[in-house]
Amino acid sequence: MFSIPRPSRRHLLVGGAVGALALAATAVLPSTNAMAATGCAVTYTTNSWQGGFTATVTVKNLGDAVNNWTLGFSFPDAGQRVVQGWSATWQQSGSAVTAQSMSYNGSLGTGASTTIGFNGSWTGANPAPTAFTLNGAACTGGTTPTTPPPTTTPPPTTPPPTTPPPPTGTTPVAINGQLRVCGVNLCNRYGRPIQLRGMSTHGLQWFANCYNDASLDALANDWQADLLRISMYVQEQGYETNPTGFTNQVNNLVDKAEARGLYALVDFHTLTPGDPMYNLDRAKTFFAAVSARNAAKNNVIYEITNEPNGVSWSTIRNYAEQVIPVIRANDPDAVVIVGTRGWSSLGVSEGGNSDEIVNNPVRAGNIMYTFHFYAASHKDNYRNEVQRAASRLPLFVTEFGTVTYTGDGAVDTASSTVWLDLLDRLKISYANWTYSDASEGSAAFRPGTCAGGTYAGTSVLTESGNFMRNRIRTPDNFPTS
Ligand code: IDC
Repeated sequence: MFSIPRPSRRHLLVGGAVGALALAATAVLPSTNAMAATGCAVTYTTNSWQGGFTATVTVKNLGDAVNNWTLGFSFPDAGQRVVQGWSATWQQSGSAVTAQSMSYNGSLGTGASTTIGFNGSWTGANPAPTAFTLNGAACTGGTTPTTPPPTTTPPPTTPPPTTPPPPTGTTPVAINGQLRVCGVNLCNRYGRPIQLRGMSTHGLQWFANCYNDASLDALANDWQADLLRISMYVQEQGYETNPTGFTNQVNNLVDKAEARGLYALVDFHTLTPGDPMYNLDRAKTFFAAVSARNAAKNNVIYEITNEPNGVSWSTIRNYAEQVIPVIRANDPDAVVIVGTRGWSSLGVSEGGNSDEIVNNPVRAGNIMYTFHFYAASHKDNYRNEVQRAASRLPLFVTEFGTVTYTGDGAVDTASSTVWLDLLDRLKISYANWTYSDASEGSAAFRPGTCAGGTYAGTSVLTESGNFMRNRIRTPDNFPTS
């Protein structure tokens, strides 16, 4: 059995943001050069659990403005490792760690700060580093004071809390704000793990009439959902036939989700062919447009490829490492979800397992990995792999059905219940296929519902729709401190 360890919060302030400029007056500087003012303050915060942690590092420049920077520090314990970092290029050699700025956060004016982070692992202990440098200069928090600090007031041992203010609304987005991957979880703006529960559209090219103000009101208010997955097929008369039209359709639905406080999961729904590289250029074009247009929103999550199949993990990883930077260039803090081998089965449907990902993760931060299942087809061996992977990888079930993998057939209530109980326990977010009136067992609405215009209540629902509405509309219980 696996359980999600409860993170313990540690917070350490290195240096205080006090004083003005620090002068790196050392003998190694050529005396003929004007000396640049240097200095910095660093806060290093961790969420830690047995064997792993997420570190959030805020760097404040107290010296002259810089155009690029390198942060340096050493881990105190030999077993501490950076596993996956974000918002900087992270490197580790022995216990020495460096984080080099990216193009978008390299410029740091005097007094400006930026936040970067990483997921790490530890073996013996996980103490925080005690000394940091910025472009080689020690981050002591400012100048060496010319007068000693007053000794009557001891320096604070804990920094002021950085907890955001309480939410001002009651929708999922109002409460949770900008999401971030922390450890193996999806965390809200309070740094606490949450689970999002919601529905996936069917193909926008076929069921556009199901996504309108009335149906999304029903999803938000009657279903009490947290999430709308926007499935934009690329082939099968999808995006490739009208890039501008489908991009606009996705953006409109992002807006409708935002207006209702729902998270919007933008699904680049590749399926056949299974090699995501076939659509690499389209993906770059699409995600450049969508991420630029929606960069200021905090409700958008990007799913860069639906179900890779018939390709190696290294090909999928290569695709991800080309598409993610396109998104990050516009929207550096958005969560990105990467499809997995074998129709996003973590490799299981093609005879593999999640080890290939753990051993060769995508080199980008703030990402999660996709798992899909169809409850009548995929049972214990898939569940066992999800349990095993969930303690090592951030997972998001961006699509699942209560029926067979064809999307049709009878609802398997028993298997669906076991699956959703598992996802609830592991706090794995999910979206159900589909919020549509397609003539197939996986559709939530009876055929013809979308032409009628009434979506709330149970009279319009199929067996799958009823089951899912009952699961989704139970209270969310999002932590707010
Ligand atoms: C199915 C639809 C069906 C459509 C078919 C082909 O339910 O109406 O004809 O796609 O486009 C997936 C895919 C998802 C499938 C679904 C059910 O992500 O596109 O939808 N499924 O077969 N993976 C596993 C199952």
